[in-house]
Amino acid sequence: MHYMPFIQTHYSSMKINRPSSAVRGLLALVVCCQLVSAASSKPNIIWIFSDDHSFQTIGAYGGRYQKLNPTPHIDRIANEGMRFDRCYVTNSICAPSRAVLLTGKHSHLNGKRTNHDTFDQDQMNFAKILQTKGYETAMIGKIHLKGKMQGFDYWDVLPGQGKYNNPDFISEKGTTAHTGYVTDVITDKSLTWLKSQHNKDKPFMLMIHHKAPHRHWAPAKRHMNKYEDITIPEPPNLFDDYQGRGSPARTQDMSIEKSMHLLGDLKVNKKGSKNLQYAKRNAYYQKHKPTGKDLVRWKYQLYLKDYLRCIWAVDEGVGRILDYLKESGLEEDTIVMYCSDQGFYMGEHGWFDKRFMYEESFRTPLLVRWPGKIKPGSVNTDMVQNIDFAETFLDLAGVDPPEDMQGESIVPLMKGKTPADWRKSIYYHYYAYPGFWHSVKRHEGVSEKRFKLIRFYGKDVIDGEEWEFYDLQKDPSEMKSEYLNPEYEGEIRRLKKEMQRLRTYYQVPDDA
Ligand SMILES: [Ca+2]
Repeated sequence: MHYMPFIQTHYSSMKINRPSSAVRGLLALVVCCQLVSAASSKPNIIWIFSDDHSFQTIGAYGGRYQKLNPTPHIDRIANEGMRFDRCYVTNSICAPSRAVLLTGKHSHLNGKRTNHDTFDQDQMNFAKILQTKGYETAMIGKIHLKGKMQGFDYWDVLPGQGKYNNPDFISEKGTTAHTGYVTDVITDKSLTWLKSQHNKDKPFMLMIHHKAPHRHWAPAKRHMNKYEDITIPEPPNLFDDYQGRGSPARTQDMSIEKSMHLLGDLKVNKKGSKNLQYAKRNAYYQKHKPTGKDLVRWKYQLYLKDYLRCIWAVDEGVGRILDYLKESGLEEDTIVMYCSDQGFYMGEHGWFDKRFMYEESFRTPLLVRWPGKIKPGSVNTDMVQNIDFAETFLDLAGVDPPEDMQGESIVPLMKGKTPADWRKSIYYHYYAYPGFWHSVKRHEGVSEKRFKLIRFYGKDVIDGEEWEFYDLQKDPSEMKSEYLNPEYEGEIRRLKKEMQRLRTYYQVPDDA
């Protein structure tokens, strides 16, 4: 508010007790213009957040699906901005990840360790702070946290997981039914808010949260036959035998072979289905009755195709948002970020789903475009984590974060100026066992760029505790734990100490 001293000094220098109405009018205009200018100097933020979107299926990240060109619009954010190659989550599962996003705190402090824990909406979140600093805030789509949203001037969210077709939405006004495909409805609502609902005198934070491509992978009708005549490349470890690791990898319930359902997930056996794609699957299955590896390969193809088809609508939605920013002249003043709530297995280790601290689910995509501030086409390889997002949003808005948020702003990284003391290690903790889904044992761990140490513990873990250690440089697919290899004894001892340091730093309770 630097204009106030200026005005007071100006009065005293003029030696008048009460300015004339003309002067008062002029001063009001000056103040008003400065307020608008102060507001407009703060950037808008659009945060696009999909659910379970793996970095492997984003074109900008390269990899085996790149030739399929799965995400031309999402790639625009990377091409015109920055790709983060080491963005990780604290706890690889939907609702806990969203709680971290809002609070900037690990699960043990924000209280949302598993999908079934209650999230206290009354606690501090970054959006509440942005509101007090002149930002208009909006949340549209999937949040997967019960209770009224707080900190958002406008919120219109899916109940729970939401539905792919004709979804309900919950807002301040109650529940409303919608017709159409969920990804399109979320994009439409976001564009409507941008075009006609928000207060154009304020900078804004718009969070566009897609349901897709979450299980059960129901694509939009217009994408149903995409990739039809293509064979999707398989990961080299689709038929992992799990011999290189401890019992948790062997005893999970998230394999394409055993846990992916022909009917519920892949819509096979939908007799009389009006959907030609599903009817075709059923006809193939009835005729060939694939078994063993043939069945896994066939399921993998159906899974990947449905997943990529779901991504296609998300990507189109991103394209529509980016096009609108350009048309409306908002592009220069608006930061666009694309991210997912965690990574996902695209058949690596024979799996789908997430949860494990192995790279595919531990890592998540992060792309950021900020015209004039981020160098187009740049890549960052520093270790960032989803606890950083809340503080990053606040930093972008020029606001100091509260003391108890646990991340770091990544704004300096966006500007190509990583602080010398930037973190070299990341702490992870997954809690959802025993649970309803997928049977992944509780574990915590520490990861650096090269080495990763994981401690599985608790119920159904052999002797109550099993350790794994990976050299990501030699074994990027994490096929063999080197925990018992004497060559790594020193590194393992060092990482155990580092994990203890991080537990203390992040205030992890001893019994968690
Ligand atoms: Ca998720």
